[in-house]
Amino acid sequence: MQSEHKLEEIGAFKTLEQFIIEQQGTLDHSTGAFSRLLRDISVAAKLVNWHMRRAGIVDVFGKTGEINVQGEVQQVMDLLAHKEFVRALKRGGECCLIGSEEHSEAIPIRAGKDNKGKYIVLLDPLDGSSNIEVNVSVGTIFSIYHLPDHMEEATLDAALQPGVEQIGAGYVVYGSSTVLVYTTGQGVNGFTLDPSIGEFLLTHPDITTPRYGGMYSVNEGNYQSFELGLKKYIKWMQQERPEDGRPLSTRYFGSFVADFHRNLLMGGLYIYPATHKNKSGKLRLMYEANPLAFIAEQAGGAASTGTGRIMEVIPEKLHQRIPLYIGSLDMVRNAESFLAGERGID
Ligand code: AHM
Ligand code: MG
Repeated sequence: MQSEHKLEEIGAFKTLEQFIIEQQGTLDHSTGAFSRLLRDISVAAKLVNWHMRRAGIVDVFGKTGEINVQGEVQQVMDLLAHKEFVRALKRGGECCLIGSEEHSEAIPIRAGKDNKGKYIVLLDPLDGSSNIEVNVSVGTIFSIYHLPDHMEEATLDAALQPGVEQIGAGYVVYGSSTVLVYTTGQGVNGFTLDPSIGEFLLTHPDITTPRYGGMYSVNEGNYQSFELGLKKYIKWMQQERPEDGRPLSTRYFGSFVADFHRNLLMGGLYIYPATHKNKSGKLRLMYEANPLAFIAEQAGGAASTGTGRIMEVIPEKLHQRIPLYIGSLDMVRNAESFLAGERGID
């Protein structure tokens, strides 16, 4: 009786697959191939989730002993997640080129007679992975482009497109539940993985982000190396002005997807600026900033380098870093005004 009731409850939700098929007809580039690509990504996400849920029981914690292309210590789960996504995308046959945070070069997928893949997928297979051992949420971020018509072969140049050319982007947050959020440029939708049936269910339809939020997320340990405008903006947010909601609260997991997801739903601003240590910022343009910028904009928010729109930056290299201000629209605009010296502390 109880299980019947449970199945009825589940049946009230649309599955990701049903949703993708419904949306398929509304995309001008739709042939079914894009839907299949999204399905491949969601299958990889389920596999990564499966590994993650067993972390601590089976031996997937810890470091591989390798330093990745970013000069960062590679975790076992980083590599596992990278392999799951590459395998799913290769097997699916819709993707012609993969760029991954865990691989120095772009990975071409050989065009065989059965592989006519025309999509480029750039991804951070496991963002925030240094948090896994302490059970803080981590995530996957992905960005999708078309192989440009004039290009026969998928080379790195094909991947170096500005964010405005994205045809899809999304993330998966492996948290208290596993949630997949994506956009194809027609709004943002979120799906929660129901582990009992192994399906992502539409739980967050048509996500919009508040224009202003009560939280900001930044590693304030780096405060001494922030530029003056940012220091002033932080002090402004900390001022006691109950009439306009100040002081704001700080929330910083040190796990971009988790911080972004919270701010998207509740309103807030995530900042990773240039610092003395990371002179161009820490986050990567192609598979961290651009995809989440696409989602932020589609939800009514914004993403900026501090001086311009993230998605208009012309990329020079796959692993390029960029300063990032992303989240609620008014908060991103406030940050830009402080950085431009147009505003100060009142
Ligand atoms: P990663 O892609 O190697 O995991 O690094 C990116 C992470 C983000 O998830 C997070 O917001 C940031 O690095 C935290 O950096 P810091 O510890 O410097 O605050
Ligand atoms: Mg990352």
